[in-house]
Amino acid sequence: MTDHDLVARLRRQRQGAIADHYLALDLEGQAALGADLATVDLKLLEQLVELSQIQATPPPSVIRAPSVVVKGGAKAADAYAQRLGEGMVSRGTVAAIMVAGGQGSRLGHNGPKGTFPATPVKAKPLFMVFAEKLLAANERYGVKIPWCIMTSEENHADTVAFFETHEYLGLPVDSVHFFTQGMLPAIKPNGDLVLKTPTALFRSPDGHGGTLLALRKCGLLAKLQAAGIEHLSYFQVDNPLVEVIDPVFLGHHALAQSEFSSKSVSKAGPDEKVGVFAVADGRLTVIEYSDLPEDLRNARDPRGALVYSAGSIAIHAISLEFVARITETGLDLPYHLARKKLAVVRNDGTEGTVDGIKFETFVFDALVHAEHPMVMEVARAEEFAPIKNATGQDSAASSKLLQSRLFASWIEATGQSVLRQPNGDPIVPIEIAATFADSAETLRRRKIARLNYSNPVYLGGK
Ligand code: UD2
Repeated sequence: MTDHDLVARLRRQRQGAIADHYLALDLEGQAALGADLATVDLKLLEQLVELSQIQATPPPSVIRAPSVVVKGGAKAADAYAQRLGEGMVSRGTVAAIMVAGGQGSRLGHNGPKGTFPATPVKAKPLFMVFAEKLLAANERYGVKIPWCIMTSEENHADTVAFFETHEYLGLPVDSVHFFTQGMLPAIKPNGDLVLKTPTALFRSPDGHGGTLLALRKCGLLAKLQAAGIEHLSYFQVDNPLVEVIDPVFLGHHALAQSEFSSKSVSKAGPDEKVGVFAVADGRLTVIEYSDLPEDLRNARDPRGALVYSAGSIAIHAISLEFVARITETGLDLPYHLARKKLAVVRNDGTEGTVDGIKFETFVFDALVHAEHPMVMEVARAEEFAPIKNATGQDSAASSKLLQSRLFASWIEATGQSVLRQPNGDPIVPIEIAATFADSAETLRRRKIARLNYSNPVYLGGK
């Protein structure tokens, strides 16, 4: 039956075009599209349309560079933090959380990004890299660290299927928890809703800011709290060098009584595509690269160094109590716009692309609500080698080289030399499984035999 109330509501929200399209459908089509439209939060839609009409967000009025703790900067403080962090993990108070809602489309990869082959010798998928790090941590600390994986509607089924086919990558099945982020409708520049099929709206994932609310909505937040979890170790699916469980970071996070801590690296240059940490209007915040005005992006101090040089590598330690507090009455994060060509069905039923606007929230926008937030600068070479692009910077090739370089430095730290090319890079790819050694120190304790560099070097059993 035609839902005339729905049509009236749509017209009141200036969504006349979609109302006309709905009325032109047969009853079966109306039932399908009507059910989809009924789930749209029309108040939020109005807010998003209004936002899309504003040309640019004004930059904060008072802004300065933040102070950062440097990992490795004070050995005694780090050692203390490490012991504290190790205690937190051993007591079972830390869970890992990974945002993996994106597809590998920028990489030309068909499937969830976590299934992308990432390592220099064995081409292990990203999911396996993180699983091995967790297996190593479980073994070291004698615990079963929960791993919460945020998927999106676009890749949930494929992600779960991957884990099932690969027997949860050796992890205890009950330690892996999938949950799905929300979706937001896309609009055209004039504010009209967009169709993906004649009877379904075009929606896209609500950004990694959706993580926090989705955690609560799916019940996982309560489950983690009941299990005694106090802190989340948060990372993105694209960085095989992430220290999934870093006791030094967790220890500093606890020492600072921080509710939301983040890792940074010194930006490679003004145009590197990472957000930067800044104190804006008195609160620590991340300003995304696309939102940082050019004068601030290029601002230099009297010694010539970039003022806004603390680049975010999207690794955070987040207190669970903070997540519970800020999601209690629904989480109000700002929406960011992405203007894109969308593959859609036009209202006349033909397929094509239109100029569209997608909306996203960012998890780091929650920072402004956090007490005592802390930023820790880490060595890029040790913790950051993201895979984002098909070629060039932040590609699989650049990441594999960075991984090989780090593993080469671990081998040298054992006292062995590594055969290198004239430019300093190892002559063959090198890979060390985290289950074999997850740091230079654990590799040293392994007492490995002398390596030969006639073939790629792999340390890790199978
Ligand atoms: C992100 C950060 C950037 C910097 C960089 C470091 C944003 C907006 N920017 O840039 O400041 O820290 O990473 O590598 O975050 N994701 C979801 N659901 C979504 C959207 C994204 O799970 O709806 C995941 C995605 O799977 C990936 C991560 O979030 O793991 C980053 O997303 P991105 O690739 O859009 O962000 P990027 O690389 O532009």
